[in-house]
Amino acid sequence: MREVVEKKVLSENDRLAAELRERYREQNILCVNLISSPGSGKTALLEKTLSSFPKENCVAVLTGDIQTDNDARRLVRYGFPVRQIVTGGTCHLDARMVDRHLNEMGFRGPGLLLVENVGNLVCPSSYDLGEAAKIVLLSVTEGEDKPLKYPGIFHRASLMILTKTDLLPHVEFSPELALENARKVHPEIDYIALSSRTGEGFDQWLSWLSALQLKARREAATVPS
Ligand SMILES: Nc1nc2c(ncn2[C@@H]2O[C@H](COP(=O)(O)OP(=O)(O)O)[C@@H](O)[C@H]2O)c(=O)[nH]1
Ligand SMILES: [Mg+2]
Repeated sequence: MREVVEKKVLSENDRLAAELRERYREQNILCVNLISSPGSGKTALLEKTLSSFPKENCVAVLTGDIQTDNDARRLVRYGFPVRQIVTGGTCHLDARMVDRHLNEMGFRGPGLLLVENVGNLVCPSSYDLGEAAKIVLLSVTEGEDKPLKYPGIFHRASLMILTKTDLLPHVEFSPELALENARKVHPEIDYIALSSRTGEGFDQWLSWLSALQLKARREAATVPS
């Protein structure tokens, strides 16, 4: 019975996510969905990313949390529209939540929509938000085996970001082994190592985002509406 209900919820989510994807295509919005364990550095990555954007860029952020609006308060300081989605217990964002908050904030493309999912490596992986890419973050304090323990999200993510590289001298963690494990699960996954504290690796991250934006625009131009 539980399985039947879950399937129904997921197929309803897929329908709404397809509508969101179509809206993103029509309006030239690049949406990326950041997923990780709590504390891996999603908000810190977004803070440093927003601080690097010119104020006239069209960028919006949706940040999910089970309980607080702490992350939105951190992110709003950079001058771009930010909405906190408080899920009230639900361990992931879904397409309906994204749709409602996008409508309420009145965000229109062309532009970039950055989504910070609820901190969790399991639930968010099954919920399509119409994004162009899921991005999984793994920090150097979490252990190299996480891709093997949580293969679902590493399989679905286009990019794995290794975060907090400034801490590498202080922890026993092999970036090579973490990447090897991620590629066992998903051989084509892209990989960037960075530190939101020092800014190391940020050029690569921003280039990756720009390349994805270009690719999405090209694809949108070739799909008849
Ligand atoms: N040393 C270091 N700490 C970081 C870095 N990124 C995030 N943190 C810290 O890790 C903690 C959790 O970060 P946060 O961005 O809130 O993680 P989130 O729960 O994934 O959004 C905070 O105390 C951050 O200051 C980093 O690159 N280096
Ligand atoms: Mg956060």
